[in-house]
Amino acid sequence: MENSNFFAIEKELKLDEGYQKTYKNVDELLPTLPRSKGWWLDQLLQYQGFWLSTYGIRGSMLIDDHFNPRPTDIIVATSPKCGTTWLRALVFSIINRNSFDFSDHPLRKANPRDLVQFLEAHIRGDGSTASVDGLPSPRLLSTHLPYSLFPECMTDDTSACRFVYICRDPKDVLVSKWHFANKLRPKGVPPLSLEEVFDLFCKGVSHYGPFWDHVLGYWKASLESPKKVLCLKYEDVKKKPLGCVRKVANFLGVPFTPEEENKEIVEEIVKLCSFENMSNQDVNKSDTRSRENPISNSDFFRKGEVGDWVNHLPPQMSEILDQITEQKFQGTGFSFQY
Ligand code: PAP
Repeated sequence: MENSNFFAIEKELKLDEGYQKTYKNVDELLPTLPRSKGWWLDQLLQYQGFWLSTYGIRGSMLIDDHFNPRPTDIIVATSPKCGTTWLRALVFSIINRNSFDFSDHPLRKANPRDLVQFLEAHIRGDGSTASVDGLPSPRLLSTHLPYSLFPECMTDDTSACRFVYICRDPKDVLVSKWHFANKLRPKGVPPLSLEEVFDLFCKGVSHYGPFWDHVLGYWKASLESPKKVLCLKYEDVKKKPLGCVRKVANFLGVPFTPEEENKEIVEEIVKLCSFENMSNQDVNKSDTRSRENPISNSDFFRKGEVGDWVNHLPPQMSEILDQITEQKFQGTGFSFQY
């Protein structure tokens, strides 16, 4: 199956020798990795300590071998369902604030995933890094990959590219991911039960999981290299959106000027990217599902609240998740208390 994929891509795209070698390495590696049942009809494979889909692994290996980072690159990094859509929108509007009128902003006509390329998927899309290489600087890219899977040339101190990371209370992540996974299940396939996904999530088996290790990778990097990695929490952005937007702008070296503050540009950005505004845009309401792309823009907008887990998780489950979280983060200085 994997081999036939590689040959299909090779035949169609006539990839050069370097890419052919990477795809060959991917094909040789995949059958050797531990596997587990996934959340939709896929399987997850354990690669360098994380549970990834085959395309996540392929994307990571392509980045290792072929991606040319630039010092101006900005990477929006998330574990799935932690606020990817929101952070993409916020960072996009912060760095492009002088290019667009807020009343006729691209975010009113496009979903953030169409404006901010998903690095590992985009590379896989045409089999090469050509389309990412062709983007003008500063490139704004998005990823779900754990920090430790990025090549040293992106994470060591000699590289100036920056990561903005957002994470979220795992109880809300689990609930959000459960709803999302069930939306993607083909008609006729029974829904995943809460018990089933809870068990997988606690064992660390979720896309790009274990969730806690994903958070800790970026958290530790933000402590070691605060100019390179900024860690945000979904709950903090909800509570103090203006302060968080200013923090991101400062981190990216584009602080708001007194003139911009007077014009209330920070407020405009917060309003534009709010759940209420974005979920009501036609482009995010319409069903964009197709055979090639079974995920619709509307699937990325459910409730957008902090603490919705309380409506879904029985106390026993939430207590177990809290215990795991406490154990994993003990002594790290990180917590999800809000
Ligand atoms: P992804 O990682 O698969 O791309 P992501 O955007 O992180 O998905 O997750 C969707 C979650 O973010 C949903 O959370 P919920 O299920 O708990 O409701 C979605 O509602 C929420 N979300 C999307 N846009 C926003 C926004 N602008 N502000 C706040 N939350 C948002």
